[in-house]
Amino acid sequence: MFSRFFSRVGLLAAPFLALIMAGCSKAEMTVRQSTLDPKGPVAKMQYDVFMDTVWLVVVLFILVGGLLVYAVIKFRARPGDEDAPRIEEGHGNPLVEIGLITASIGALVIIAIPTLSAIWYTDDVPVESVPTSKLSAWYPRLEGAKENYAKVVEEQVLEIDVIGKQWWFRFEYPQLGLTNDAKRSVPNEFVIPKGKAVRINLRSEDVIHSFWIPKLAGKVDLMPGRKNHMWIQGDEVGHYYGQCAEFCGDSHAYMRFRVEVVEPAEFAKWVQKQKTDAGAVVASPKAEKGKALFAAKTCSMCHNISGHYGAGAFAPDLTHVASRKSLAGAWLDNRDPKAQLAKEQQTQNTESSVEVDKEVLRANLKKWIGSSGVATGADGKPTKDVKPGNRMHFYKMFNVAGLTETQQKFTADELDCLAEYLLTLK
Ligand code: HEC
Ligand SMILES: [Cu+2]
Repeated sequence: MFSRFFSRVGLLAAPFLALIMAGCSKAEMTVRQSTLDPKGPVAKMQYDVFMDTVWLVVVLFILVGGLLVYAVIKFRARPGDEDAPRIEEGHGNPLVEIGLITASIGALVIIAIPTLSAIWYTDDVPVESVPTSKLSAWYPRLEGAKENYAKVVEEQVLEIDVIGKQWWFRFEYPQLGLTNDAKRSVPNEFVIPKGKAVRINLRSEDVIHSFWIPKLAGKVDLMPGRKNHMWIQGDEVGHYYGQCAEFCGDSHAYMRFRVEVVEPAEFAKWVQKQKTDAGAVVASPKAEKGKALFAAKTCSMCHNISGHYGAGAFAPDLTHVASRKSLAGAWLDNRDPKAQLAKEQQTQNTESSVEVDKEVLRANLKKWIGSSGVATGADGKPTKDVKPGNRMHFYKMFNVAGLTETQQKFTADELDCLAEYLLTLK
């Protein structure tokens, strides 16, 4: 009777367990935004705390569950039990109570030790990651690091300011002169050198957002009127995926970003490139027309394109828009999806990435611009918003005098020209 009961439970449980375990397969653990596949010390530390907790809980589960199963089997009803003498029920056994309380406190302490040390570790760049003694391209040598930690961190550790906006991220490198004020900010995709600790300063220009790169570090909020910080380090070169993790309005789910971890020499090159202006638009009448449209259609009021248009400071900087692998808060992917998938399968690594596909980017640009600021598209039909409520679509809400009148419609040719122009901005 008993074994039949268990075999039935087993029969029911087996497919269910298989389903759960399917979630633990290696393939599942290496998805783009997996916290179970840490690729840097901060994420690794957080992963370790998680696993410590899991193992402790597994031990508790087996202990408590085992005792329960033992009691159920050992003291089960047997025929003839009705006549057996009743056992006196026990009340308040101080030894058992104190024992259990002590054991619970013990379990909490065991969890608290790695948790607290992880909180301290992840809070700011640890001393051992400050490259005081190592000469490197952009960290100047400085003596007496440990005595003057805060100063050293400030001077030697690469700092990146992250600004949350509805619904995209702006990145600035104040030490390197890549700031919005200098018309050199970097939207949606930022780059860090491999193996270097990077301090991240977080703030918001509107509502609360949260910064999360599952493979590099857990979430920290961006709060209006407050500075938060954290640090990250990427130990493997690659293209990492991040996302806003605090509900922040209509397009919260479309508020993503990317991090490119590159070799230090590549990083220096990238920084140099960010400092260059957009070049002259040569030998393409279409792109020339697009460039003129960029002003005529008021794009330049919000967007900066260094070397071409310098008034806009509110929207993503477009000086190098064609070099980025994603668009519009990293919601649209500018790579060929098939080639990308093939690459990920071939390398068994979601951080490997193909280059930008010009035609995919062109299509994305047209889709994005065509759906923003217009009620109807080039074909006269209502356009579907790429990102609901986005601040480009609703720019009349930013009640700059007269903007209400400037809601744009685009002809197919105008969209072509705008896209052609933006494609030149590498
Ligand atoms: C009122 C300000 C405003 C105007 C005017 C405006 N934009 Fe935008 N634009 C934005 C904002 C804000 C975003 C970011 C939206 C998001 O991702 O949620 C954006 C995003 C973009 C992006 C994606 C940038 C990236 O790196 O992901 C492109 C391309 C773009 N706009 C092109 C244009 C063009 C072309 C025009 C003119 C037809 C234009 N914009 C007019 C505010 C504006
Ligand atoms: Cu957000």
